[in-house]
Amino acid sequence: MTDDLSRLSSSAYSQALEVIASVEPRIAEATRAELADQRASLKLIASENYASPAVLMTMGTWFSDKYAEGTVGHRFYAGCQNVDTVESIAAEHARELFGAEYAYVQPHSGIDANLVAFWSILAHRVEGPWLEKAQAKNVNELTDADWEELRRELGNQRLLGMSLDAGGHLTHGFRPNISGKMFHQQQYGTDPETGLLDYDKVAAKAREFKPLVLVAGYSAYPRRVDFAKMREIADEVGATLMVDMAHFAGLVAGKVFTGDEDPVPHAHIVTSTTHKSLRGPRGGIVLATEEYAPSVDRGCPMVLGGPLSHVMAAKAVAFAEARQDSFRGYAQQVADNAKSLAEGFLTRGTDLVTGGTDNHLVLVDVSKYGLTGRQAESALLEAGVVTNRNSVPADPNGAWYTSGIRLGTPALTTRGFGHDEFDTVADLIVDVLSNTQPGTTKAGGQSKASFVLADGVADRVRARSAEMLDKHPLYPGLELS
Ligand code: DSN
Repeated sequence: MTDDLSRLSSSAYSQALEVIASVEPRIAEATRAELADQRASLKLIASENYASPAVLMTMGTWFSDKYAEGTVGHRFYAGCQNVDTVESIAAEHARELFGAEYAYVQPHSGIDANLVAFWSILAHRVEGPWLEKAQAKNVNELTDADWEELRRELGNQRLLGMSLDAGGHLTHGFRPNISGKMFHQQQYGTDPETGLLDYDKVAAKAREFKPLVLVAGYSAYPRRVDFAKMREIADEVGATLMVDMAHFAGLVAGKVFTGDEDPVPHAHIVTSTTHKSLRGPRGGIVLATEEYAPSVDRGCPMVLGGPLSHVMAAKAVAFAEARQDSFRGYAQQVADNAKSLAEGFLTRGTDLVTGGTDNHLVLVDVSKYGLTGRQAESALLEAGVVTNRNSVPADPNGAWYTSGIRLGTPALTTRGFGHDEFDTVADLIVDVLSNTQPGTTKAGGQSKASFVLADGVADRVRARSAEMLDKHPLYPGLELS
């Protein structure tokens, strides 16, 4: 930020907090505390980032007060002319940024975006041919008996996605999730030796299972995916390829992932969040080919509640930022920093799932330290290092305690961290892990949750972190009065 912008945003935020405090001072206080906490901790959660003041401020306006169900020019409410402007600009930026045929910017989150995608695929691939068979123009012309048959058809479809413990997301067909209930599901994993995707095995599973939807993408897989190969597999079995790029959208926007690693030219539908590596407001988007656009467009009100117009406006601002050349430099640095972090761990003898990374995240297997992921996460938090525990493939500790911690570089890269800082981050984490012991349960056994961090370690780590954080301030120049 320039000095002028820092001065302006300092004064705008200070005044906004005064207005908030006049109604509920505790919320103003919590807001100040959140900034202080974010400034003082090493944020390594792979799905978080720091949005710019321009993005944040765009969310705090009267667009929040407007209902706008429907789409641009086709709303269920009057008076949506300004929302139309905002949504059109956001969609245009998204199309240009990703080279997509069509962009839908209304989803409120990544899960919502995935629900819209599932619904669109079902509507397009099942409802369409089925209506033809029933010689009906649309579902309104169906009889009750037709409806029953259509419901059976819709409820009888198959989805193949990456399993949670291999790095997939809950919405990729995990049984307890709605995606695992609305579809017959099967999951593909990774090679037990290397931890890498085995495309031949995915293809074999797809041939056998014949899914309607093949889902690619991940939340905790530290490697790139060949989407051209995934499309070949989908085409061979007549599936729709849906890619969830929520985690790596910033690397796609920043042209770090190009060619076969860019999902947009290969998938029928691509979903994403906007707040992770893409560094926008919290929200989701769906990108689609023209073929799927009409069904995606009916996402609201068929699947989603009314669009959050203030957030669509902030998405437009974030996409405009991501179209600047500087964002490409940022995205490349995110990937370079992840490599530095991985090397930092490997040279210190720490185990990484797949032995490294080539995206924005590193998955550390903490078993060697005699800890669960939960203990590692809590001990690190005590030392001011914010991470999240995560399953590793075939995790013996399950999805609650886990055996891993997932670390990402997008947030600290936004603060300006580079190779040396990430090497130090690895050193600090190893310092905490190697000085933490599991606690004991009430019955005297070894706990999977409690832990004992050796005296002095948290202070030592906090002091070394503070040196780096002070050199790379969050929102430099932003001072609250
Ligand atoms: N919460 C997201 C993440 O942390 O990856 C997934 O839903």
